Amino acid sequence: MADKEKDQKLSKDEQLEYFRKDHDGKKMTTNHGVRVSEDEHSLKAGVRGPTLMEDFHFREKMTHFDHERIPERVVHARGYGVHGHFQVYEPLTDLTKAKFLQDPSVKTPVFVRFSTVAGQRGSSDTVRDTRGFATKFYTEEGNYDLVANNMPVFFIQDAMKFPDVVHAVKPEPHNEIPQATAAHDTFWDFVVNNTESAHMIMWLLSDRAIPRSYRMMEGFGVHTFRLVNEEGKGRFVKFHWKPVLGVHSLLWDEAHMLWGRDADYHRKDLYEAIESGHYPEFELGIQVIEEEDEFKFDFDVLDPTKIWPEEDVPVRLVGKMTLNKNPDNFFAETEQVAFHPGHVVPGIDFTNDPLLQGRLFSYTDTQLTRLGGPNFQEIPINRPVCPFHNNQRDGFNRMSIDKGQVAYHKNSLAGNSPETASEEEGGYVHYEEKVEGKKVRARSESFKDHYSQATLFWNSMSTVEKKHLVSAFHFEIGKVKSKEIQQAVVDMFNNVSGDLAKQIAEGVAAEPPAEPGGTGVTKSSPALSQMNTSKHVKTRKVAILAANGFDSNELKQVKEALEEKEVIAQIINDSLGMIKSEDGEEMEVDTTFLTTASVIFDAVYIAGGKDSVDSFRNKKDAIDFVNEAFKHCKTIGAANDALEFLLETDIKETAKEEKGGKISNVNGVVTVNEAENLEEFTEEYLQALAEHRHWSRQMEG
Ligand code: HDE
Repeated sequence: MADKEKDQKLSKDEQLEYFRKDHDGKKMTTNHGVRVSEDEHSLKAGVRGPTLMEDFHFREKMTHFDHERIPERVVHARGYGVHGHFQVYEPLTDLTKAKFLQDPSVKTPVFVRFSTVAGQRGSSDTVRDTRGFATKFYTEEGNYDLVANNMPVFFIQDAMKFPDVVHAVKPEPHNEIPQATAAHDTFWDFVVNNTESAHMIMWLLSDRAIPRSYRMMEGFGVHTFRLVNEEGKGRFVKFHWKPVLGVHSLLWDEAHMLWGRDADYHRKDLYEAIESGHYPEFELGIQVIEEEDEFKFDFDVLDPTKIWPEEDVPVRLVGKMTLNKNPDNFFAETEQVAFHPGHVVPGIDFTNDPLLQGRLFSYTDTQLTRLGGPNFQEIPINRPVCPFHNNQRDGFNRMSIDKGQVAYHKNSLAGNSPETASEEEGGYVHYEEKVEGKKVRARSESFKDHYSQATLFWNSMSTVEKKHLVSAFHFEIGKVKSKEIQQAVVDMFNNVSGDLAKQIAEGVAAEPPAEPGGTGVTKSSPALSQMNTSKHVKTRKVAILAANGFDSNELKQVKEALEEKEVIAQIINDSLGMIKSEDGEEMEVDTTFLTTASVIFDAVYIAGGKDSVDSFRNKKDAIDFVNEAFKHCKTIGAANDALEFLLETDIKETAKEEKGGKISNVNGVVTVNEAENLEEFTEEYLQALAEHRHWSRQMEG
């Protein structure tokens, strides 16, 4: 309906209402609603004259721009959020009365923000760091936030020390160097002076800290929470997210190169997966310890530097989260979302974990500055989907227009509205835990074992994971300037394992420990090793090197076989445009050597066809591309003519020339010669791709 027509048909009240709502009009207006006639020139006294103060449109536009930035999060500044939903598999009535965990047919909307911790908003995605994994469930009983990380433990045991650990890891205050890394003196000085960090350091220096994708990492609630059922029975629980695609990581060298090649690697990966309909999925897992068993373990269940080994306390998978919508606006949603571990619903409660208790204060407090006052819950992304009423009023950026005379409780003028709800009516009643004690600044003796689970972690790593961990120590400690701190790291980690400490010392020219240390823990936990994760090819990225003269029959077979398994295959050449096969068929180039890099992909396939292969044989870009992928243990495939190209690369020794169509797979280099049909070859190639990386190559070196 034309605006004018509409105006005439509406009553005055309706008109007002209509104008208030009509924000999607095509005509540009100022923020006070006046239509703008010109938006490219400021108002001047003469075309070469001064700008006039009365130009309200210019002033408004510029003022708004001047204030477009808000403070970034003090930690977890760089992140990416997406929408989805969560469904429980079966009613969890035995454990909790939380309504969103009862009915498998209910899809609870969620918003999830993944993040790095230390780097600033503009830092790179693939830094070595813990990843945040915060989920807001918009339930019918109010918002529930599971504000998790991709590591199950934390650096410290008491929230009092959070500012210290964050100050230590952030860029050093005198020169604001280095960005987004723990590899510097102040962080390691903190570590050696705060040995409760030992277990978390093992995670931070493991491959967990450089995930391949947000879609391929676990999430952990870290703290022990409490689930409470309808009968009022409470149980200790830990929350887990298990990625359906398995847990996979980058190599350190690859992660490092990606900082420069594509700083948005993880957010792009998530965005593209959702846009292409490959929705990331995570299963929610719960570990349960009965209250009566609180003291039956060799760790304190309230200690956030301890895991509950999954072999001892199994993870029950209770539901699935599917992420299926990118935000419409990064700022409005991802930047303005405000999570809080204290946002719980009836049936989910707290414990006395001293780290959790401190978090309950910090999260609202930080939003007061970041989001400009106490009304941030009214920002659309933060609003509950259920009705909400109380007597809180006013403050910066109040959005709602509260009606009526009464803003207090109890009242009779408004019929005592809004009134509180009884427990039966869904009112939140805190778990009645008995607490008694003296006021002390102290830590329980049961928190004093800093090393046993660090040893458990070390014992649980495969040979290659241990190798990665040791070289991560060499990198981090190698960047530390203080010799004393380097030595202190070796000495501290001798408490975890003599073998580990000796290897750290070797890489940084420190003294090996005089006496081999360790904790005597010999147990391991298979669930901690990424080698035991599930393996899939779905959404893996394959680079296909192809040029004019490619063999279209072969390439089509391979591309179709990959795409059938939801692998993303992209053709790479020198320049964009079409390439022509031997028999004149055309295919479009997706990306060029200049605009992409081997580190963006999980695997490479070199297309056959004599001319295509010949054009790559002397091309440094193509040779480097394959050599780099080989170095990063990626699957490499070549059939028939393309074997000639492999002979120009570091793979020449591996690229066996099997005759008679026999498939060869040597450490993930999959080749075949004299094969007309590539069906078996692609099967082998896909199996190799599912392996993620071929670590045996590293073990040989
Ligand atoms: Fe946070 N943390 N944290 N944290 N945290 C913040 O809140 C804090 C901790 C986590 O995507 C801040 O809104 C304290 C553990 C995530 O928006 C801040 C302590 C775990 C996110 C804050 C911790 C987390 C944050 C900064 C120790 C894993 C990003 C901006 C007592 C279970 C959420 C903000 C998002 C963000 C405080 C420790 C996870 C300052 C005081 C343990 C995923 O309030």
